[in-house]
Amino acid sequence: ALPKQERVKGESEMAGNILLSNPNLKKLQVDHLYHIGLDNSGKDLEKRFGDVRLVVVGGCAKRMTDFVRVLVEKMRLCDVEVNDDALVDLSEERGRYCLFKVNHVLVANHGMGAGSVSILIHELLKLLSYAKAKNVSFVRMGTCGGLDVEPGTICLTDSAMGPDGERGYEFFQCGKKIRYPANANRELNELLASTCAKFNRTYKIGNTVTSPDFYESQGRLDGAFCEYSEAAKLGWLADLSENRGAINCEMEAAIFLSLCQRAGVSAAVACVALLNRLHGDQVTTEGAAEGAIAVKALREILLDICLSN
Ligand code: R2B
Ligand code: URA
Repeated sequence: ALPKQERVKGESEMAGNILLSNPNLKKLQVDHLYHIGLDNSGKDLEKRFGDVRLVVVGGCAKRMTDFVRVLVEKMRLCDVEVNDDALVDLSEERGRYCLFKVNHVLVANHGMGAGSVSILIHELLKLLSYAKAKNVSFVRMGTCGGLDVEPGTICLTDSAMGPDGERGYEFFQCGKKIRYPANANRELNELLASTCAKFNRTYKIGNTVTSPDFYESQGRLDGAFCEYSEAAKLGWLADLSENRGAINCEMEAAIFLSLCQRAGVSAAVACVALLNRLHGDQVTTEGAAEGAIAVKALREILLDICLSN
């Protein structure tokens, strides 16, 4: 089952609520959730989104749109009644992200990197808070580079860190850096792990290195610039893997988990390793094709979770 909310502040009727820590929001007559093209003026958010229990996000819009299509097909095959507008992209007009609501599941794409995922998660947390949704779980499904991990492995994040090996995510607030933890919810990870096992998929739970870009900050030797040696790259990756429990590198887990944790919502990150970074940097055509098969398997796992929770 999906977890109940892990952190509960204040009175019992608050249990399961999304915890926004911003007194300024109460002063806004209308909050324009600009990038997803919604706002809280109509007072119908509770009716439209109050029943959301699971938010599934991933980088690529096409992948998430396909996810929705298959989810709707599977629900109909199971004789589950699906809301009429399930296949309608609610954010299409804005053109930044795709956003779908299929019964209790909200599906969106978050783009690449911290800036993009941060905007989406801020706006989804506000949307679901205005809608009074309770006990919501967030899952990111994505791709990554494995560290001493076979390509195709599903990497489940325990805790995320920066490329400096420091755990958590460092936010900037008025020019000052402030670090918040970035931990996945254990129950959600157990649910993902048991569903991987049910589908005979190799998975590994460990820590994730979230970098601000794909090339230099992931120590790649194949970017437009590389002013470090292969020995420096391998030494750094070995330190992350051997001393900090890192199993993969990607670009969103730390800020995603951290924002969710700050809001008291359960979150997890499941990423397919496209390559083993100890053996190379290029995602080849064959690697990408194999990766796409593994990503489809991850999709089946998440669809199963959507259908059975
Ligand atoms: C994984 O894949 C993308 C880069 O190719 C990025 O969004 C990430 O975290
Ligand atoms: N995504 C990343 O960010 N890094 C990789 O190596 C592969 C996918």
